[in-house]
Amino acid sequence: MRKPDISASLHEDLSDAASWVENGFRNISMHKDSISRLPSLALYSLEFGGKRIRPFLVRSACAAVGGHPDTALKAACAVEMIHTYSLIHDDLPAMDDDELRRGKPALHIRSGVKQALLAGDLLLIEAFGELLDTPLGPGRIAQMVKCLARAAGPGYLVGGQYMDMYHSEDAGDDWIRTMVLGKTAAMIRVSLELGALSGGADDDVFEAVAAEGDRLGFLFQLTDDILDICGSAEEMGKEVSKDSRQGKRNIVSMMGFDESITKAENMASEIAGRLIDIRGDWEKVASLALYLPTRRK
Ligand code: GRG
Repeated sequence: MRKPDISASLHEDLSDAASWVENGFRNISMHKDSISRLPSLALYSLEFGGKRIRPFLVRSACAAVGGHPDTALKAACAVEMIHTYSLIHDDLPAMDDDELRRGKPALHIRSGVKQALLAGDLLLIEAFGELLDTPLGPGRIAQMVKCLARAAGPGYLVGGQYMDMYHSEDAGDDWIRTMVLGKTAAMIRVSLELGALSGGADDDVFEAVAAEGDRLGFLFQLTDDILDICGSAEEMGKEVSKDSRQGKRNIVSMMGFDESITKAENMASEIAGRLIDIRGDWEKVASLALYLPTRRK
């Protein structure tokens, strides 16, 4: 097995992916035909401040299997739109009740709860409209829509959020794992899936990458839980110490802080090692895995 390096150019790649998807947002249909100011509310949350890790994954996976990244642009916009909708709804007082998001007032603080709800709805539905504009054949697009609907649906994103809102009394390791695979990992996994599909991956590569997507998503949430304890609100652009204050169980409270740090480092090198062995050039995605345990935001 080749040993991957943390690429010195990862930050440049992340910033290129951010500019790329933010340019893509300029051409989304939401700008046209609106009868209200809702699109401008959705754009407040969408356009600035996100790390754009999911678009980076879509783009890198497409390139990894030899595709032209622009084939994946609509998919990257779609994933980031659904991710942003989930953040807007998650911040609402009836959900996680956060006032700060991406370093600025959450949408419901700026514009009110009803507007934030509707802007989230708009992003969710428009995401599928964007994905349908992918410049590929109808069979491939149908496959991509199916993947995204599954990731955003009751078995994953929304189901995981439900679990997070209604913690079970006997929430053990399996419960936490299912919740994290839904709430967080599904959108990371689907980013790799859509990138791979838009680049023309075959079934074997697709399956291998999807499995690493689950692990990468779990690792992402593990590092988010670690930063909830030792990160700063300024760097994270959102409130920290929320889970502990609310007495919510998460990966770190289950595993303990020191073990969580070790687990994150081990997971990162295992994921990176397996990615490098998948057919194609997965170095960029492997670099992201290695970076996650060191991230501050
Ligand atoms: C259906 C009403 C309704 C709501 C659904 C699905 C959902 C609301 C919320 C998803 C829950 C959620 C916010 C999961 C956490 C995942 C996570 C760690 C998000 C932060 O991702 P980053 O750090 O954020 O990539 P940026 O701002 O950089 O994009």
